[in-house]
Amino acid sequence: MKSVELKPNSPLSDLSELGEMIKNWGKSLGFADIGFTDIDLSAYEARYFNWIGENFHGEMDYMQRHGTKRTRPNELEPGTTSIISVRMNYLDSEAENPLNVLHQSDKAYISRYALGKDYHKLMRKRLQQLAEKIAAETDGFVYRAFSDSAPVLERPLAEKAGLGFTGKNSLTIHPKAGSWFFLGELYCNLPVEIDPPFEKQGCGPCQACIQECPTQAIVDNAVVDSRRCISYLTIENKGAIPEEFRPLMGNRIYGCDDCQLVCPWNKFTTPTKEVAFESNNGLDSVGLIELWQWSEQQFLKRLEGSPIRRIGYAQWKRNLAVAIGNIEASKETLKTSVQHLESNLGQINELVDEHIKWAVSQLKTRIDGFEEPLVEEVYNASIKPFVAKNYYLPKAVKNA
Ligand code: B12
Ligand code: SF4
Ligand code: SF4
Repeated sequence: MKSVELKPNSPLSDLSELGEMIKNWGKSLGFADIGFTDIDLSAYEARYFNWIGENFHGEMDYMQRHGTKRTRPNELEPGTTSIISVRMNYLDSEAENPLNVLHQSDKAYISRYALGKDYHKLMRKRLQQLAEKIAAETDGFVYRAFSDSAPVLERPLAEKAGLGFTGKNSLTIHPKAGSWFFLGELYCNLPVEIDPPFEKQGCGPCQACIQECPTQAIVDNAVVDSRRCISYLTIENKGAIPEEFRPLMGNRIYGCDDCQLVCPWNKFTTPTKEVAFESNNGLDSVGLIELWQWSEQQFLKRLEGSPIRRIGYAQWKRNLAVAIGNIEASKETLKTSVQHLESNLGQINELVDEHIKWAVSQLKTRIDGFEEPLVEEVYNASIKPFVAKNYYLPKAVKNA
């Protein structure tokens, strides 16, 4: 591969000045942090393949199929000598407080990253813009942009580039910024000075995420068994949701944030500045039954540009059916919920029917065992974590 040189007309006197420029350009493009690293992921490779060996990837077969491409950047993009790792904040502080939604069982909890537009495109477009700025100063610059779009080991790369440490919940966390951010990379051939890795692991004795995870999916420090994770069950898993997990999903219909909500470092989150990540479609606090009544056309229309659209209508209905089956409310509300569910039987596919039947049987058991009418608040658990001691949100979030 060609080597990179400064263009004869560049105002920079030396390539070594480019690193600082890239960081400044990156910030002006909306990235909260930018770091440089090399392509040596050997320290992470064994851990990665142990995870695959345990089948923790579930049905995400592509993870196994890609083999060492994920852990050896040069096999994915020959000629790569360095990697620019970036992060972008996504928490919308104007959206409804996530805790209020999580604790109202008739509301739909949608993970906060999915309230706005799909990040994959936005992140890659910004990385492309960053690359164009570098290309304008140099000759021979070769690159490829990624954000959750190829076999890239994004979190270890971020850790190596100094963007944060790996928490016990396996997320990349920065002590000054928490974990509510996306990651992205430019694989390239730039001879930049690499940044020191983030070496200090910041969890200490805390175990809040492990304790709080509703399905006990964090099976070891920084090890998530996807097959138990609600994010996987609601988004990646195409088939039936195993029955043992359905009651534990509560009202989480797309992804899950519990292991971030209890993380003390998330007190320091900086909310997003991206309009595209703002929740402006009412999905931050919407009733389950309202969503259940959406036709396929409404689903496609209302979720245009949203990552949620990727799961398709049937999977959306499957998730909603489970959440409706978990509603805790007055006898009347439970009865109406049964009617809503049953009115959709035979309309979508067998998978959805099976989840509807499960949900109906859950609600009917609850109706039969109903002892006395309770006031509304009693149905909804108080705003505390289910197991861990506290929730942590930045002050900017409503009523945090
Ligand atoms: C597959 C995947 C999932 C799977 C598996 C999750 C997992 N923990 O591996 C599922 C579907 C469950 C999932 C869920 C979520 N995901 Co996801 N996911 C990915 C994806 C595509 C690959 C991750 C991967 O390779 N996993 C395999 C494991 C083995 O690799 P790893 O976690 O990177 O693990 C390494 C480190 O933990 C490391 N390690 C580093 N230091 C240390 C230190 C110690 C002591 C130890 C023990 C280990 C360790 O060792 C491992 C092996 O090398 C990435 C994008 C990408 N291409 O990287 C997004 C990504 C990780 N996901 C992301 C997000 C936002 C989520 C969710 C929050 C979404 C949601 N709200 O529902 C949840 C969070 C769940 C969780 N606690 O992880 C973001 C994370 C951003 C961040 N700040 O960390 C990413 C980076 C996407 C992006 N571009 O922004 N995800
Ligand atoms: S996203 Fe939810 S289910 Fe998955 S590990 Fe975190 S808390 Fe557990
Ligand atoms: S909740 Fe505690 S243990 Fe989990 S990632 Fe945050 S600091 Fe680490």
